[in-house]
Amino acid sequence: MSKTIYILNGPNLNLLGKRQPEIYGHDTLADVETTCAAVGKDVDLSVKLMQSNHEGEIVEMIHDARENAAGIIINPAAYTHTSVAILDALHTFDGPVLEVHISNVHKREAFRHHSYVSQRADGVIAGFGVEGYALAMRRMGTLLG
Ligand code: CA2
Repeated sequence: MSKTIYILNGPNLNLLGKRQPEIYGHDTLADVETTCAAVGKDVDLSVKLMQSNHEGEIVEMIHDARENAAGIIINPAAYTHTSVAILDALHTFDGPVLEVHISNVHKREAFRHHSYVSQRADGVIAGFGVEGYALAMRRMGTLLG
């Protein structure tokens, strides 16, 4: 049976593909899940994509991953820059953690340049649009293969 990767998404990413396409593109989270599942087939990994607008719910998803996922791909959205709770939860997870940002956060406002999550992430992808999620899946294949 293939290992499962949790793809966790933070606040407002439910609007992906529906608002601000000039920054975040036209693909929806459902499209991201389809693409990542296809890459997963190549590298023998299953995916479960989740999104929440609530910090505590994302913490709970990470706790769930402790039992049920081999790796986590996370775009914490705005919580990237604020959440010690999400960082602490990720520190309880033993497998690989990859951080993805659709936009190039380093080209944007200064408050987006710092990430709490990066202190735990095994790799960070930013500015590759939603392709970043698929690239992270490939990397998961290498790390878990
Ligand atoms: O570039 C990224 O992926 C971000 O994590 C996106 C966050 C932002 O706060 C981070 O600094 C960088 C914002 C997510 C908002 O998502 C939307 C998607 C479509 C339309 C409106 C918001």
